[in-house]
Amino acid sequence: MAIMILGGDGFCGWPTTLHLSRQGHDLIIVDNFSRRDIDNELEISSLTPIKSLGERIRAWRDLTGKEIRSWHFDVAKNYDQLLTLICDEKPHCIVHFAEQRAAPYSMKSSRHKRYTVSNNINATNNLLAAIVESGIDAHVVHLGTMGVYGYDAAGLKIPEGYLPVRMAGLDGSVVEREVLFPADPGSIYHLTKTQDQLLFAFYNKNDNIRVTDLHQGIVWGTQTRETALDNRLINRFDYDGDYGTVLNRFLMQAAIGYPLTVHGKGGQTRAFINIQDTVRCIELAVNNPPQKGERVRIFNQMTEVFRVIDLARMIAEMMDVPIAQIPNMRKEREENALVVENAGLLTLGLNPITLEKGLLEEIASVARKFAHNCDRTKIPCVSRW
Ligand code: NAD
Ligand code: USQ
Repeated sequence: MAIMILGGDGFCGWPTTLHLSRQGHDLIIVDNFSRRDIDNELEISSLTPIKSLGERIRAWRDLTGKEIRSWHFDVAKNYDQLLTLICDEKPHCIVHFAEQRAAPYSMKSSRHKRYTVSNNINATNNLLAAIVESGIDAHVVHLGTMGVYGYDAAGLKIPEGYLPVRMAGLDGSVVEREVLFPADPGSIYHLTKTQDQLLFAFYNKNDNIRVTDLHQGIVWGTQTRETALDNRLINRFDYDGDYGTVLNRFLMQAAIGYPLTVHGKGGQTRAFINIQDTVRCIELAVNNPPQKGERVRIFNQMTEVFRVIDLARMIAEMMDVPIAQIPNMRKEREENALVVENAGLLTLGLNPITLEKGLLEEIASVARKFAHNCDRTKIPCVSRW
């Protein structure tokens, strides 16, 4: 199958590219390296020493004999190039990771808010418009977020995208509908993902575009089977206050003896997934496209739910490091309950990797191995909203 990966140089996109390439698909990456540029803007770098995309691709070819082709352009700005590429390559599937993905970064200033909105929404709209204009029936697999739902569903199990509702009709009859679960974003970044949902619903209804939207939880871990094959393939590890996500941050902090940065009481409950399961879920979504005419398919791509304070306690006990409860810079509930339906991907064959101590240790060994690369001044979260 010909598969385009938009954002294929990123944390989720690179291991996904390798995973699908290993299975014999023909892979084409598009990336504008904005994530690497943001590292320069913030004066940070991945804890792990990632190589340039060219070197990564050459290493993969040396090791496996498999070719990955790549294009360097901005999906949100270079519409004509995107359209030409889709017309030339006629991909069966396009996996769309190419968005600014950090909530704190999106809330740093009006410039960052405007950049995130313009980048993310234009990238998605350009992709959908180009597929329509090309006339090519490519299946879009998009990485959404659990954050579209908010994290507290008033005592409900959060369904996979759609909520059944019953209303009293004008004639007194009962009207039943399924609607998108009410959006409740907690940052400008999360807001763009709720807007993406409307774009998908519209192009699906109007143009019959086939879409699978994967509402992913917080990804933990670094390496996958493929990225671990060679140092030149190593995946990125973000630990700074803007891009580092909570569990990987705690693992790195524990590795250098830095008190674990729990925001407030740590009662925030979130959904999690391991990076190895991320690539497996995308494989399942790619191999099981919706039928023509089917509504947007939505899966909740998460495997476990934890409270932040419980994660911190688990790691503190395991690695003998203190916990520092610090003021939360974000506007979010101090505590929430979270129960999530995730039957879709499990039914397709996902066999989740759970957060067992052995696995935590494996990640910690990545964090420990590269601890010398850590700039401690970049750990605190400085984006306030
Ligand atoms: P990342 O920033 O590491 O990767 C995104 C890649 O897209 C980068 O290589 C970047 O350079 C590229 N990109 C961004 N805008 C682009 C544009 N306009 N044109 C071309 N390339 C562009 O992020 P990630 O962690 O790999 O996340 C990938 C996707 O998964 C995002 O959409 C994110 O919202 C979603 N997601 C991530 C997580 C997580 O914990 N990392 C969790 C849930 C959902
Ligand atoms: N948190 C801490 N201490 C830290 C960092 C974070 O207590 O040092 C807390 C935050 O306050 C928040 C929770 O941990 O309550 C999660 O924060 P996060 O930075 O790990 O994750 P988030 O901002 O939600 O974003 C990440 C990804 C994003 C993805 C989202 C999935 O960056 O791309 O969409 O996870 S989800 O959270 O399910 O919406």
